[in-house]
Order: sequence, then structure tokens, then C-alpha cells
Amino acid sequence: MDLSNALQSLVSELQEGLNRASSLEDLETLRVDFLGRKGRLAKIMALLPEADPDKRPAIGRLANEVKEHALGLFVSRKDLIEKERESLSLARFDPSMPGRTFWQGSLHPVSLVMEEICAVFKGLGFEVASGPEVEIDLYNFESLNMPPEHPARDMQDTLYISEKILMRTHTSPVQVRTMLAQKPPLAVIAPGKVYRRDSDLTHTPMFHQIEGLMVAKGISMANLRGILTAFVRTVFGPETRTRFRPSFFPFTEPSAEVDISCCLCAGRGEIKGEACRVCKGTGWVEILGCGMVDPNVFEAVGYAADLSGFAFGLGVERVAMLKYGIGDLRMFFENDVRFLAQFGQYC
Ligand code: 2NL
Repeated sequence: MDLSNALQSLVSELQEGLNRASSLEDLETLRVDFLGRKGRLAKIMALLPEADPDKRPAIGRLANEVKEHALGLFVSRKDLIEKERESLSLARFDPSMPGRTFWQGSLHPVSLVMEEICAVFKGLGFEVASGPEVEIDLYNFESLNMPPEHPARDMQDTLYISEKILMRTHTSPVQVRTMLAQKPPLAVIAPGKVYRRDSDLTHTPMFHQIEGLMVAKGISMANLRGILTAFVRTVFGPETRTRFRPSFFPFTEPSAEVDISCCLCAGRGEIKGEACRVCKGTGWVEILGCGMVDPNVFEAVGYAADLSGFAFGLGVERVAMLKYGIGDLRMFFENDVRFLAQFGQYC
């Protein structure tokens, strides 16, 4: 075949190929096939030296025209394919669809309850105090009427750092530090983490406690009852009843444990003929320990003997479990967002 004819038919074959090409990948294959270094145009041009010398300039010009024309065809086909793609993705795009919202964090239930309890006592005139979690024996035990030989020390399964340094087993050392630094009268609460050498279904090595202390001349058990009753009614609801039972703590005398009427069965002890699972059918649940500060504690911090005061301590996880009806202590420490998100305001 004559080279001019070969060049002409190249254009019509390219046109057919372009019409069939439906993707940019097809287009590229076609471009390599026709215009590539070893493509069909190159192969035809390789035959130019064999052509009649008179016709070579005309064939050369024609070859350039064919190449220019082919490039133009490629560009317009590419434009068309791209436009089709765009309109397809625009057809799938729905601008009226709602956007995705961000995850909203929320406070841990233990933090929520701790904040709530602190707010109640702040409202009753208490100041919030804090102190170190690694304590000295003197502030954690010795000043709290628990000398080394005292049997009560065996009650605490303590995590020791060294012989005289330990992880605090309660937040009482915060109140000891406050009394050493401040003159009476005072009213403080100490919220924070405490540590015990204990780990099973109902005990974790770290948990949260809030202790309170009020010291002044003439403070009595009646003041203790009044403050604690106000606290219970605010946190658990105004219909909640309280009961004080005699108890023992090394740092208070007399001492008491406070029960509240069960918030699940409203103190009835049963729900639909079955014993209540929270209060085990008694109608009451223990919520905190308290008492009148032992004179030995005042002596240890250098307070006058004519003072009196009350103190109390409560476990925050326990209060949170009762308040929210949580049956398993481990929920607080697993940090499963499906659990935590239930306490958020916007979830
Ligand atoms: C409980 C009982 C209690 C105290 C804590 C205290 C602190 C000072 C002086 C006297 Cl500085 N007492 N704290 C008193 C009675 C009970 O806690 O069961 N806590 C979970």
C-alpha cells in the first residue's frame, strides 16, 4: 500500500478506536498503539526512506498533519470522557444529606459524682482541699490514732513505697495537713484517689474517696447528722431517709455508719414480690462512715483539747453505683465508650 493511503486510513481507524474507548485507560492504550515510539504512525514513517524521493516531502507533511489531527482527536475524546465522569459523580452526590457529627466526649461517672458531692458541701460552707497520693506514714496513720503497734493498721492493706512512705489509703492525710497549716474553726472536704492492696470483684487497688472534716468549739453529733442528712437528700432525692448505726474507726469516737433508704426499691426491700437486689431485701444500703474526731488526732496536730469536730468518709464508686444503678465495679475501670457515653449530656 502507498504510504499516503496508509496515513489516511490510520486516521479513520483511530476515529473508530476513539469511539469505542470509554475510559482514560483505554485512551492511553490507544495513544501508545497509534502515536507511541513503536506505534503505527512510527512504523509507517520508518518506511519513508523507501518511498519515491519526489513524493517524500508531501508524505512528510501529510504525516505531520495526521499526527496533529490525531492529537486533537485524543484531546477532545479525553475532555468528553472526563465530563461524563464528573456528571456521574455529581449525580451520586446528595447535597441535602446531613453531615457527620463529631464524637462528643463526656465526664467519667466517677468525676461527675465527685463534682456533684463537692458542690453540695461547698454549698454548705466547706472548702475543697487536696494533697499528695504518695504520703508519709506520719500523716496517713500515726497522726490518725494508729501507732505502729495499733491493731487497726492491719485493717489497711497498704501499698508501701518504703518503710515510712506509702500510697495513701484514705484522704484523711489531706485533713491532717490542713489542720497542721490552719487554725480552727475549719470545714474541709478532701476528694481524691486512694490505694489499697486489694483486687477482686468488688475491690480495685485504686478507688476514689471523699472525706469531710469540721472542727470548731461546740461541734456535736447533731451537726454531723444535720450536714449528712442534707447531703443525702440533695444527692439521692428529698424523700431519702437516713439511719445512723454505731460503728468503730480508729480516728473517731464515737463512730457511726450511715445507711440510706434503698433508692432502687424506695426502702421497701422488695420489688414485685422479689427481694431487692441492691439492698438484699433490707430496705437500707450503707453509704458512709463517720464520727466525732478522736482527741488523740487533735493532740497529734497540736489542736487545743477544748475543740471538737466531726469527720466522715465515703467511697465515690459506691455512691455512683447506687445513684446510677450500676451493678459491677469493673464498669468504671474498663472505659468502654458505650458505658461512658451514657453519662454524657450530648450523646
Ligand atoms: C469510711 C469511713 C471515715 C474519717 C473517715 C477522719 C479524718 C480525720 C479525723 C477523723 Cl483527719 N476522721 N476520717 C472518719 C470516720 C470515717 O471513713 O468508711 N470511708 C470509706
